Amino acid sequence: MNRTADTLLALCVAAAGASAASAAACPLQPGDGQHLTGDGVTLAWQVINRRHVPLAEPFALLVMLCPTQARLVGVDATMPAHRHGMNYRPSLQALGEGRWRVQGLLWHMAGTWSLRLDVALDERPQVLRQDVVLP
Ligand SMILES: [Cu+2]
Repeated sequence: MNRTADTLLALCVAAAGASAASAAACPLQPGDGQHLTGDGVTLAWQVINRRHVPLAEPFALLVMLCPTQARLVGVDATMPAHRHGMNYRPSLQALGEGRWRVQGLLWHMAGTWSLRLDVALDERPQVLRQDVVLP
C-alpha cells in the first residue's frame, strides 16, 4: 500500500479485535485518519510541526496508541526497493495516555519508505507497517 506524503498527517494503522471498551478509552479521534485492522491495538501517527515527512531533514512523530496500556517499543524505516534503512536510530519518549514522541528520524532519499512501528500489548509484540511515498 503506497501513500503520498500528502496523506501523512494523522495516518492510522489499526489492529483487529479492538473492543468497544478499548475504543472508548482511545485518544484517537475520527479525524486522525484511516484505520486499518490488526490485532487489538490501534495506532495513529503524525509528523510533529510539519504537514509532511520532509526529504533529507530530521523529523519527529507523534504516535498515539489504543488501548493506552499498549507500548511503543521501536520505530524504524527502510526503503525495501533499495535494501537500506535510515542512517539514524530514532529515540522514543512516552508522553503518557498512549502518546509517544519519536525523534531523530531522517529519510535521506525520495521514494517509498516502509515505516515500521513495534508495539507491545500485554507483553505481546506485534509489528505495524505503513508504506509512505516521499516525492
Ligand atoms: Cu533508497
